Amino acid sequence: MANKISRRKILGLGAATIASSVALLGKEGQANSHGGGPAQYRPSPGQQKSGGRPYWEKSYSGGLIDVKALTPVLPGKGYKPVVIPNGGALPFKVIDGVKVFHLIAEEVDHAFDSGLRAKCWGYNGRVNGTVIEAVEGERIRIYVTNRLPVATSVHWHGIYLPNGMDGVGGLTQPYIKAGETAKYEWTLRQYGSFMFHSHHDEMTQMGMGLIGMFIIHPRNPSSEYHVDRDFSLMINEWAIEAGTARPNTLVMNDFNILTINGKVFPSTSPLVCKTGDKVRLRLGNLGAMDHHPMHIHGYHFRITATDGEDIPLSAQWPETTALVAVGQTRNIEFIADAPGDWAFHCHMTHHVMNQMGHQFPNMVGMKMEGVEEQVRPLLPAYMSMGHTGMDMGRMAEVMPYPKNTIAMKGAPGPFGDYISMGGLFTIVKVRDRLKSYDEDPGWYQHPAVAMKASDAELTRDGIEIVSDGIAPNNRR
Ligand SMILES: [Cu+2]
Repeated sequence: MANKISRRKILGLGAATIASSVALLGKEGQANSHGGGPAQYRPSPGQQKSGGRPYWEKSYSGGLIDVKALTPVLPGKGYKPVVIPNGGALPFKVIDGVKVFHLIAEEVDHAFDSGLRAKCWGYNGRVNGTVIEAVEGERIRIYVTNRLPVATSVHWHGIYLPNGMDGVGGLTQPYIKAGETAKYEWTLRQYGSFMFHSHHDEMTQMGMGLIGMFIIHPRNPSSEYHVDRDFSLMINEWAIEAGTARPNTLVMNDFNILTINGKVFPSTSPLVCKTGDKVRLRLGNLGAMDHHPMHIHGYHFRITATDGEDIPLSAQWPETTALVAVGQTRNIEFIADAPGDWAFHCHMTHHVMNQMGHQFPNMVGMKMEGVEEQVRPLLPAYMSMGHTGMDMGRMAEVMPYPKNTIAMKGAPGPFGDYISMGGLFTIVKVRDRLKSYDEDPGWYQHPAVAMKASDAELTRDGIEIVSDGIAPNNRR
């Protein structure tokens, strides 16, 4: 048929032949009902198809709402539960073929770290770390009890559901008033990494901690779906001024506590893997204002799914940094084939700091000799800081912090020096041998480390060190 002539063939034909093929298309391709005129335009196959799927899908909302629910599936039987560092899955019961959950919104005295607690709002005794986990095709019923002093509602973010279950306070349902219990019920018609959060007085309630991950496993997983380690990580940001006991939800930009599942480094549990494991990190972000470029060391990963759907293999994006915007989830996957203690963190440098204010004059490069001695008679605890940067190790040891405050960043590392990151930071610990996935295997024993170079090495390689300026050998 004329419309099957390849591009190469057409390029090889003369103009007259092309004209006759177009005329032929006019007849055989039934594109032109008038017989002689130009053929009707048809979109190319490339525009119609994407990865074997129709470019426009049959449904963007899961199709029919009233579908027959499938049998509930138990963890470990039909799906492998996700790993929730510093958190846990919401328990459920199966009642007459329905998975029944009971979510309780309440005040939680939450420890971000051993040094910092705050009265936050959370679900079932946890802040950001309570995960709802279910399986595609299941009927779920979620009772939400409101033990807060104010009304709330819960929105199931990214999930196909009847409009009346969408949880937007005032729009799709009345508020769940203090002391009341509401009932949500629908059948899950998709799988993937999703979230849930308060959808009433969002700035306050989400800022106080009312957010969580909602993981739905596929009913018939493909062979690619299997991973050895499947981590659920919710990212959030908080404003908690030093010495205070509650998050300040009025802050718009100056967030000073950045958390994974409600914890700051070094309280973020490491992501423990065995060498060769296939690893999935499900990243969600329901912070107030900031998108987080989450970066891994030593590996690249593939972005395999969003909260929309799985990404076809041909379209998966190899990366070392995945931007997780507010309101998004990203699944990233890699094979952990390099043992070590690999940093995994937000690449915004202010997001790997713990509690600090930002209203300081810029002191970098200032000559501070003698200043401490002159100021200390007036302010005994005064310590000049900032002129060579933020040396957290020293500050943690020297500075008198107010009560209920954590060091701006850092934790002692394996070499006696501080790890100069806090906040949105955790460690992927990959080991050849592991006692248990649930135990921190300690620091990695490196076969080689970048240590101070010896004089012999410097001499051997012709590296000249002079006390100031550049040695002649080192000039270009
Ligand atoms: Cu960030």
